[in-house]
Amino acid sequence: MNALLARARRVRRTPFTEGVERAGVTAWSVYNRMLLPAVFESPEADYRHLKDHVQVWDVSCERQVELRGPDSARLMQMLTPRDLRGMLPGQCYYVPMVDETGGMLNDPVAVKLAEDRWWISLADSDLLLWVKGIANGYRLDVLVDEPDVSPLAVQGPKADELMARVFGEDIRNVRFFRFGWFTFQGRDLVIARSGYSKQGGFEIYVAGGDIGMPLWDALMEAGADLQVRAGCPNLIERVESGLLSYGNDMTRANTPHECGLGRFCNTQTAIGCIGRDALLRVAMEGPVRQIRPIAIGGAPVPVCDRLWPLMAGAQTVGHVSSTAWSPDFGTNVAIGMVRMTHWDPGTELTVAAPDGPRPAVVRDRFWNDHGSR
Ligand code: THG
Repeated sequence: MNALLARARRVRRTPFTEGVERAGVTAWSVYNRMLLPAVFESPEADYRHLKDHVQVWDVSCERQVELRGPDSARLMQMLTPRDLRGMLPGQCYYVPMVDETGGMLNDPVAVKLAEDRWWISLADSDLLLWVKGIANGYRLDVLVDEPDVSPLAVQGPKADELMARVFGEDIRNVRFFRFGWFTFQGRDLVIARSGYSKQGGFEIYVAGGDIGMPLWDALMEAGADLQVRAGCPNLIERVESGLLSYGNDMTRANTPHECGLGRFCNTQTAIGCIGRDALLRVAMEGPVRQIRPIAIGGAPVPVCDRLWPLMAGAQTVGHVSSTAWSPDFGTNVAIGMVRMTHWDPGTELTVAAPDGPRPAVVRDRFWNDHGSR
């Protein structure tokens, strides 16, 4: 099946859609009710180019929830079990967000602009509604809105060189998960060293859609000799890197601990977090299933658009949720959720792929462990 995506106003265009179309996008996804390019040349060709050169990604669909006002910090801490007390303006934190049962609602990047001004850079769920509900239900003194701010990611080994040409040499001094303010056509923009790959790079939070295409064109022009191209989050690189995708690898049915995001939780000290009591219980006992890297044998796997059961004999002991053939590692790579009894590295399982059973092995770590810091 490879039918067209019917276009309509409710599937929102971005400030960069014109550039993405001009660059020859061949597959779209929809994320936060907004267009997200998924493929340009082919997943394999896009992957090779990302790892060797530099790409400009329209990730506008990582919408911001903006909090403004005196209760902003209090509201932020209600949303996440990560302790935010030590977070300074200029920092970004990867923050699991949970409901009252400890179930994952989103796994955004929090951007602290000031004590009373934050952005929550969303994964694919309608978190704005939850945040507005909390703010109003608790009668907090805070404004909650979705501003006209669209992230444009510049990813790949030549990202520093390209960004220095457009924004100046100071961009090289921005540290991982920190941001600075840089000027483009008289507009001050937040630029962070971050992004949804492990190939290194930046995210430009483009405030004001009107400068979207001018900035897109400036990056393409400045990087012509660096072989800059339009790109997008790449499935193969993402799975090799163990970057989780909300809605695919985890849902509200999972706790952060099951997702391997326990290192981003400080449940003891995150006073005010709405899911704190529920998470204190799971943190005490430990999860009974958890995300694991899984290597799958055989020829390149088909696309994973449903859970594939992981079997130990006749017993289902988990599932895989994202899969890809890795050209660099010469194996199928996957993200799985595995029961405690079978999650040790080296455990041999069978995955029930749609085209038949295949051997699978639990690994101790994901494949890409370099690049972003
Ligand atoms: N950037 C921004 N917003 C986003 C994403 C992004 N929103 C949606 C989605 N991506 C959220 N999910 C993730 C998942 C992983 C990371 C960031 C956002 C990530 N993780 C690193 C890791 O796991 O190694 C580093 C985390 C850390 O050390 O703090 O970068 O990409 N703006």
